[in-house]
Amino acid sequence: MSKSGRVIQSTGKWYKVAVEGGKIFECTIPGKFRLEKKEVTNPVAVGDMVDFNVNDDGTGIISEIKGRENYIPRQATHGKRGEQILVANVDRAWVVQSVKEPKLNTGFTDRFLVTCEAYEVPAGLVINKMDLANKKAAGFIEMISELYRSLGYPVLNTSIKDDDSLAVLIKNLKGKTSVFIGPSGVGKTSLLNVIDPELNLKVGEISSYSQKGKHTTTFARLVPLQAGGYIVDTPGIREFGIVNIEKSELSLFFPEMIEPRENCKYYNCTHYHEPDCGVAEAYQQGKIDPGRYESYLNILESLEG
Ligand SMILES: Nc1nc2c(ncn2[C@@H]2O[C@H](COP(=O)(O)OP(=O)(O)O)[C@@H](O)[C@H]2O)c(=O)[nH]1
Ligand SMILES: [Mg+2]
Ligand SMILES: [Zn+2]
Repeated sequence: MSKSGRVIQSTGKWYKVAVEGGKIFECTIPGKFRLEKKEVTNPVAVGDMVDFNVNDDGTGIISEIKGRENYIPRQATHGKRGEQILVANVDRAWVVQSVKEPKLNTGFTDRFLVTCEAYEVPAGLVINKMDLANKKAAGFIEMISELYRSLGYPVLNTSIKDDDSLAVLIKNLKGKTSVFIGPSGVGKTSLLNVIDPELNLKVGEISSYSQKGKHTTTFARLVPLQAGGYIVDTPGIREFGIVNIEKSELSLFFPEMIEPRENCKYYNCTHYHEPDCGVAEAYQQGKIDPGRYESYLNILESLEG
């Protein structure tokens, strides 16, 4: 008997595959998969859509992996594309920030957005702890929210104390596969717990990243939401750093630079010191936000070569 489903968890040998209706099958993969797909260490990734055959004992053997919409790499900082897949088929990555404690970090936000763009993972921004915003902070958050919306990213302003804002969040997660990324303390776990108390995640938990250097396994897991859809739960997500992008490619991942870069004199312009630069011109005309341009320059400087 052949079935179709989605890999929601993996231990390396066994893959949990959820089929429509929620039933879960424990599946293995045939050895030949590993040989054929040498370029990846995990031929089947969490998030993959697969076909499998059911054995007499109720376990399954995966027979086919469907093409991936996108994927988030593991340890993107040093890895090249296609090496290790943390999770596949993500509908949206939400960069979570907070108004205060810790305060909103646009540099961090822009780094994550660039990585999402590079991997074709649709991104959005959640600004949490809105209840902590005084009048001045609220004005600033409003400005930031408008900036990112104008770049095409959905922006949600949330507080665990504001049910209306949580309803909007749920609406955005419903039926989708979403991942929350962001610095610790911004409220990622708290948000997930209030929208789905059954998740029962630990707030303020120091996760296993502190074990850096040790060889810790960082398999992702898809956690089903009551509202439908999945949240990606993974300790490795913080490694979702900047990919190995060519300096001259970086501006492709800043939506507001895509058009202006067409006007650069040099095909490999980095929009930093070159003459006749379309991006620099757009910046001088006020068409590119100074903070975003600063982020661009910071990321540019951090790239090798
Ligand atoms: N005032 C306020 N505090 C929040 C909010 N969301 C989370 N917190 C608090 O922020 C702290 C860190 O939350 P946590 O969910 O562990 O953050 P994470 O590291 O991003 O998962 C906890 O003390 C939460 O109670 C919010 O919307 N408003
Ligand atoms: Mg947490
Ligand atoms: Zn240029």
